[in-house]
Amino acid sequence: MAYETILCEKDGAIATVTINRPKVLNALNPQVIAELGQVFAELKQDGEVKVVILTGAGDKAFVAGADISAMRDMNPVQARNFSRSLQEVTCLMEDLGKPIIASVNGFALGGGTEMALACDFIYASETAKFGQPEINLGVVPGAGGTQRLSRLVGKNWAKELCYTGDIIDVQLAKEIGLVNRVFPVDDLKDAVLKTAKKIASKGRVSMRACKELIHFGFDLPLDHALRLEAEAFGTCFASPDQKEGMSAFLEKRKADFKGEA
Ligand code: CO8
Repeated sequence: MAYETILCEKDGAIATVTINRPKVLNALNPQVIAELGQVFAELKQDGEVKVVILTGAGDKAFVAGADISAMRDMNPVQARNFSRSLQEVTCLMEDLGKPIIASVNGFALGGGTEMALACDFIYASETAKFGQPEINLGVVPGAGGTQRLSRLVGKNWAKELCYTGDIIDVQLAKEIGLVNRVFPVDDLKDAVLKTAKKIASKGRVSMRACKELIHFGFDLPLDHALRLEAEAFGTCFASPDQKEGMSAFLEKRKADFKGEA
């Protein structure tokens, strides 16, 4: 499908989604959000794609937030619906059944930090910057900034970021656990691709189960989540990938996973 505000490039099992409005630092307007919803719905069904990379066009920003010119004159109902529209995209990303790596190559502010938080983990360049500056606009984060951020980095850091609106550099973002790894600007793309390829070489069945167990199990009581883990462990044995993975180990060869999930 043709998109106007995003790009979706597929290279074998890896799809790269690029938010493509560099003149406004890839700000999220209703069209971007609608197109992101469509592309993730397509990628969810795409049997070829095993890993998704999400990034922003240009060398300045991942996403500098929701589009302020699109929001300024909204009424409360429109604003609530706008917030829900991006929340629904982020929930779809978490329910994709395949990992999404955020490749953050500059500003990730407001809705940008929130999009990155809905990915499975964040790799960032040394120039990346994060923040929830909504407080400076007289609003609150609206796409998970008060919720996913506090679940990931703890309530105290989430409160400091949401209350001050400060933009933090990548070193602090890594220190508080928001970012997994930091790379020189010119190395980020290759580093993300290398990890994406490694993940794509694993089995779909166990990858999907891992994502769902960690994501959906996280907020459950431990004994419930452990039972889900044991069920998923058992279900893996119904997949050809389990026989292939274990046989490959015993036969001292590389596994070739073909199971469908
Ligand atoms: N919305 C609209 N336009 C933007 C945005 C934005 N979020 N960010 C940057 N732009 C535009 C600028 O207006 C400018 O346009 P023009 O060239 O026409 O003047 C262009 O991008 C380049 O930006 P700057 O000239 O400002 O570049 P600087 O290097 O001077 O500054 C900053 C870069 C610091 C990133 C600065 O642009 C900035 O502060 N941007 C706004 C950041 C912000 O407040 N983000 C939060 C927005 S609110 C939000 O995300 C709520 C999320 C709720 C989600 C639910 C709804 C979907």
